[in-house]
Amino acid sequence: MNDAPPHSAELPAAVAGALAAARRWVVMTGSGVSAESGVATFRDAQTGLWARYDPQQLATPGAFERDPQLVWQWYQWRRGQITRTDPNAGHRALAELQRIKPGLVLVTQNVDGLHQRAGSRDVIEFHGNIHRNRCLRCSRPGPESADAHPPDCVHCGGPLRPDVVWFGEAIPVAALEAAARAVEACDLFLSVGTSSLVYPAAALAETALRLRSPVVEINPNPTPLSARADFTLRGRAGVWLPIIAERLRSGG
Ligand code: BV8
Repeated sequence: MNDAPPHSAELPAAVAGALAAARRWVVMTGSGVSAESGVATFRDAQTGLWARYDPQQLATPGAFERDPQLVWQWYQWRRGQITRTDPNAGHRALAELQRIKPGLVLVTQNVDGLHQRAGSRDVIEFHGNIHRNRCLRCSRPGPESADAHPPDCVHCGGPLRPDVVWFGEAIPVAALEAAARAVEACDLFLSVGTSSLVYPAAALAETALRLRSPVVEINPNPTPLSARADFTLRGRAGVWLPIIAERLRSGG
């Protein structure tokens, strides 16, 4: 149900009621939340040198095996892009909502670390974190590096790779289990800034629907979740999340 009147940013009463009543929220964020910080979403065309590459082709074990230097330099470029950005009003509103709703669990598909920089705690990083490296061979953590090629692991000599989940790779068990437990226990599921196309992340909303928890979606565009969500707020995360935080802060 699309609850946002065409040109107003007034939170519909039914949505405000569901948000206020729920105590154990699960919030799932996607790259749309970071878009307003200037971090390109996966749907956006890439820029400059990377314009001709499809992120879904680069973010794979096969791409790294074929051309480790190319994939490593893509991550170095993205790390630089992210380092020059700041959390936006949407990130800050989610950190405030976690203070207002202590039972709120934040699961993110984003690897940029902007939720943590905005003050969100215990963030479940479903797809890892671009600022960490680990060894391709022994999986031990490795240091950040400014090198233009993957550094060698000090423990086993294998190449370091970004500590993110590539397409075709399993979600880290701890993150998968923590997210599943949170959704099983939630009394509200809020999906923000995700196309709901990437699995198994997108399956979490489906679990909430199956368990009849109210599902709210915030996205300027329709997604496969929109028709099934209980409420859809058409618009940007940086608009709706501060409105929600303000409404709950004032006891609405
Ligand atoms: C796996 C880290 C198996 C890397 C990423 C069914 C079940 C299981 C798997 C699959 C399945 N079907 C297909 C698969 C395979 C695949 C998959 O889902 N493919 C898709 C494309 C169909 N899944 C996998 O490969 C997963 N692994 O299944 O492994 C396995 C199991 C056991 C053992 C071995 C193997 C792993 C998927 C993780 C991939 N890694 N990121 C990196 O970042 O470099 S995913 C990557 O895509 C990002 O994390 C990003 O978040 C995500 C894209 O999704 P979104 O976040 O939604 O971003 P997107 O650009 O798509 O959309 C942005 C949205 O924001 C839009 O809707 C837009 O309207 C909205 N928006 C824009 N501006 C705003 C906004 N919203 C609000 N405010 C705004 N201002």
